[in-house]
Amino acid sequence: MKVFSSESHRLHFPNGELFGGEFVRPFECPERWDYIVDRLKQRGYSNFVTPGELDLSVVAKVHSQDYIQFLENAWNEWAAEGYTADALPTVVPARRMQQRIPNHIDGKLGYYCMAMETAITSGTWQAVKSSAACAIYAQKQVISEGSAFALCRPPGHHSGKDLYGGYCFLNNAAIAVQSFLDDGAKRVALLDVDFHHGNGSQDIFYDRDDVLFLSLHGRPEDAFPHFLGYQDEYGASNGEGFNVNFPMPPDTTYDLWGDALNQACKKITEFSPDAVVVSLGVDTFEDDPISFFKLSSDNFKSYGERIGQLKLPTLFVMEGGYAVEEIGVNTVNVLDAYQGA
Ligand code: OKP
Ligand code: ZN
Repeated sequence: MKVFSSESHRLHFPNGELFGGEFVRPFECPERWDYIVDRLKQRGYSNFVTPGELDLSVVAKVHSQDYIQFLENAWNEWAAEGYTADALPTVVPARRMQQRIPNHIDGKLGYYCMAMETAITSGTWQAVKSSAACAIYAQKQVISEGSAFALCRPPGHHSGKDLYGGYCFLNNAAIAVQSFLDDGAKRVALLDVDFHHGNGSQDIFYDRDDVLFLSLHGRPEDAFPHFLGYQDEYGASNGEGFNVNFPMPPDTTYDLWGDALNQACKKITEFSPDAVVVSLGVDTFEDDPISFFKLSSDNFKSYGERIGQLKLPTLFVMEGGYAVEEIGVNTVNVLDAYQGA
């Protein structure tokens, strides 16, 4: 399986993340990528491809034009105010307030954010573009070879049509889904196995029947992003029945999680898609520092095999995973077992 990755991910690394009322070193850090690359090489993955330029016309089909412009210009507008630290929002358009886009960057940051831990730096847009490019180039590879791994950083699944946050800016997996459709696919399944609900992906495809979105995640009552991901979110208008959430409680082990995955896989088979995109977060791991599921490293093999049994063209897109020393083992366990199925 070819791996699509770019060194440009290093251009995004904020000084801090707002966590528990403190600024801490971001959990979503560059060495996550290094650990995955090291493990891939150890396990014999030798085909690494650096993608070319990002085609923004595909991006514009899943994100709004004003949002793309905002991401491109945010750092410069912030710096033009005389601010020198990383860009963070302070005020948001809460209930009963205006949903109009302000001119001032302080207002824009609040308008477009869905979570305030995530800072924008001088290199963020470059890194974000390279991450999305990995997803699109890997998607082309799936068409020719049946599978690929997009080692995206920063991740994408919290990013909605015009929302950033939860470490995400452009929705890499959703962009890849759109790219499959543009290349002639009639139906695509997007399976999100990251610990956190893929609110951005759900947002983007909520009213569509050509994309089946399924997410296994910590229930919103207890887990980030808290404001989406309930079981009774089925999709809207044409998309009704094409959004499937599996929220699960603290301390969920593979008994329950594997059962949910099996149900999700049956739905995918019924849907009969031309391709599957997997939002692959490995923060379901038992030692993840910010999550509460209890999957063991071996469990990642079991579910990789189950995804392989779908026998469908499959693109894996990297999302979260913050137990950095085990992130490589867990990720490659999924890919190896997928290929062995
Ligand atoms: C991104 B991805 C929990 C704070 C959560 C943000 C988490 C973003 C996860 N106390 N902070 O889905 O892995
Ligand atoms: Zn996550």
